[in-house]
Amino acid sequence: MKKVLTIAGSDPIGGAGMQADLKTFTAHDVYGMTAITLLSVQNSLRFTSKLETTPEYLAEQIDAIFEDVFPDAMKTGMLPSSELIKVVAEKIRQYKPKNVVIDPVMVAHRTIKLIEDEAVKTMIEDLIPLADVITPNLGEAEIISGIKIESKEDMLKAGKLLFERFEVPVMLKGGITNEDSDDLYVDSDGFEWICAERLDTIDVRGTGCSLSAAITSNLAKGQSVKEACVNAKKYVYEGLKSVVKITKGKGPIHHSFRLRNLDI
Ligand code: PXL
Repeated sequence: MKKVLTIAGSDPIGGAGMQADLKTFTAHDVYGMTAITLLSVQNSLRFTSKLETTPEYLAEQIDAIFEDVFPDAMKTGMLPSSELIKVVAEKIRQYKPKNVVIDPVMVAHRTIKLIEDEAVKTMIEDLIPLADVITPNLGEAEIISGIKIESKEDMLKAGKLLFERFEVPVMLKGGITNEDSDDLYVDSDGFEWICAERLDTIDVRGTGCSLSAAITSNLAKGQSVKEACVNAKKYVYEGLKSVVKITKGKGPIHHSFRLRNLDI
């Protein structure tokens, strides 16, 4: 069985963060592990507070994992401070895991800031260069590239610039138009739109986390980076199509839709 790790924050209602990652791992039949960066108090209606892990405690969690179960792939999620990002970068350099997916969590819904300004700088300088693939959303791609994204042409400009700057494959999460939710994939072979229709649902909580967790699972299983991204997009699309209303506000995707009809 392939083993995968997420270094991420906790979402108590289980729709985003490490909970979404673990559900996605299980849905891909890989063995999931977690190093927790922060506990949040939030639900689908409010985000109240967060309690960060100390850098030492994050390092100890990562050491405990690598000492015992070396992951076949790993991903990062919310890394709220520069200090925590530095720990993750240092541990990646120390253990040299394969298949590192960096989800550069910085902003939600284009504008809601999730991490400190200093952390953005450290993410760009220290962590992104260690990735095997990065999965920015539109807001994050704008911050990292400095390009305002208002169209698919802008997406292409930003995606290409990110690849040229870091020489790391880029899965730029899209949804810039009202008609589609096309993502852009860029690597050394060029670019490709990974297309899907836009679904009429508000239940998109944790889609970014779930996408990067699915990519991580697929890489652990030996898929190429591009294949991993294409299949991850299909997983999130099916999860969105299968949504069961759980929360009062924006809810999560149905992570385990593949198990629905199994008599277990
Ligand atoms: O989707 C970004 C994200 C990641 N991790 C945690 C979150 C969120 C967004 O709310 O709560 C823990």
